[in-house]
Amino acid sequence: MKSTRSSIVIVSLLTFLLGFAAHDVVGARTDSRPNIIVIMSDDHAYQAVSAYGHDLNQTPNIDRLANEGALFTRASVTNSICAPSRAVMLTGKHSFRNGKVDNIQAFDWEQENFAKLLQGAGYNTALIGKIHLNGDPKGFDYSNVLPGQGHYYNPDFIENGVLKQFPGYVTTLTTDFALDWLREGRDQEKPFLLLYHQKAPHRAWMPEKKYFDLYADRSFAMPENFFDDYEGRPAAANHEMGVWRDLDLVYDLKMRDPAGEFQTKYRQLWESHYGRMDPAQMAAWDAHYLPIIADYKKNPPQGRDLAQWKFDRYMRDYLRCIQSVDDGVGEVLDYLDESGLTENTIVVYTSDQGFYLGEHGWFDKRFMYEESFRTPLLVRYPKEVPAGQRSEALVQNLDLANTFLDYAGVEAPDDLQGETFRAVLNGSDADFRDFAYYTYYEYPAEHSVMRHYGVRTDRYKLIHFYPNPDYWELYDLEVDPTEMNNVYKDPAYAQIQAQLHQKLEDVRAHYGDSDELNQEHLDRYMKFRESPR
Ligand code: SGN
Ligand code: CA
Repeated sequence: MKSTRSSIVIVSLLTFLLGFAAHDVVGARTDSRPNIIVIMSDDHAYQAVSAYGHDLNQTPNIDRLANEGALFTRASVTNSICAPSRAVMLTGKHSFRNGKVDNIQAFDWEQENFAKLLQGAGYNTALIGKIHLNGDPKGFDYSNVLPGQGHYYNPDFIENGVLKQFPGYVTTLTTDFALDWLREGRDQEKPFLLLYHQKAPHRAWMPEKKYFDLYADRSFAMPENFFDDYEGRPAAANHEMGVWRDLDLVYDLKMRDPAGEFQTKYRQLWESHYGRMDPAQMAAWDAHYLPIIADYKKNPPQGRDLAQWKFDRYMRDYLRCIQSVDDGVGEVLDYLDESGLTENTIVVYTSDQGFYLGEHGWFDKRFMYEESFRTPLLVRYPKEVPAGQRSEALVQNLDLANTFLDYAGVEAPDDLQGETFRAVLNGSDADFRDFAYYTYYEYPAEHSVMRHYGVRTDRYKLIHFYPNPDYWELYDLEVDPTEMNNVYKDPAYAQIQAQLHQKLEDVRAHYGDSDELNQEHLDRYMKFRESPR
């Protein structure tokens, strides 16, 4: 007993002295494992990141990551909606494995996640901004998160369990909190993991004053399939996310209307967002939006002019919100430069999913079609990733956990379902999984996107919509990149169809997904909807 105790004392003393000596000599931390910053925005379409080659807007700071690191042109999510996407990122498991299949089911923080594993391995960890998962975040030494969806103006944050309202604009506040933690909050002697997660550019796209005038006079070219007739695609036809028909004048397009002249589903909701502003914020807001409302009332656009007008109004506010996100990225990258951390910090920029910017006539996400299935993904790590690297690998948000654990030298638990893409990033092996699997569950619900699952391969995509109507879609992305032509019943694709069915079956067996699980989720969901609330 005595000898055990004295050896503990000796070991502790030695550890202390060694640690002291190391710090004294080097004056900095001795652990050389990379820091990791995951910048995630909400609903940020890759079409609105200039590094992806579209000329909708300019995102110079996000683009820095592409210029100095890697850009993935076909990265996707496994379930295109906020909370499930984040659950997949954290757990490295598909929705049907981590339990968070839709925005409604509770998330179980008791299960393993990669932040817990890194924390256990000596990383200092923080989660700042939007997470949209109920309950106290687990795996973080520090958390400062928005409750639920959060608000754009004067938002509440829950800092280490304590709810408090902060004056200001959510995107700049989130950036400030991230910088505060980086500068003063973190343990300087440990490698760190920071999840820096923006609410923007989520609906209802409320910009900050600085950007009210950005694109004010610009009219945006509509995507070629804006006036899609959804032929051969009943689930698409069933949507409620049309820019023309479903964007709400009062809520989405900020046409505040206390006199009640406009038809709206969201008068109360809009008042609650608008009502959060202080008098100065309101005055600035009104100075910008009141003249637009007055112009509209004088001469309300009709028909296709109304579609273009709504599209322009949507795009302007959406892109303005992104500009603030890009500013924040710049501030964090500057901090890394100034503090000498750039070289040994992995910086990831991604979104919880992609978004429609008028493609198929839509806003929102949820479908397995490219615009919302894909997500922007840029990774900079100067120590290992060559600058300007481009990859078409079918990586998914599912793979982030494995990849981070790999970089940190922490063994990934066997039940993780992703794969590390470190070799793709450093250019040593371009081969990666030859498919991506997708599931979506939230129906009936807002935007009316039916339940479906599917597989994407290098060239094709097979999707099964269910339960009613129950039918299939098949796309040849090489000849039909905008997914307008469902060739499922085309005899020319009979062989491809059979191959893809086999692939899908194999993939579902590989991950442990099944029709029985789908039925369970559906039953639970319908019970929830029917229960008194
Ligand atoms: C809210 C939005 C929807 C959005 C979902 C999911 N409506 O319901 O437009 O699709 O969130 O978004 S709103 O009236 O609240 O703006 S998610 O990205 O958070 O999953
Ligand atoms: Ca989202």
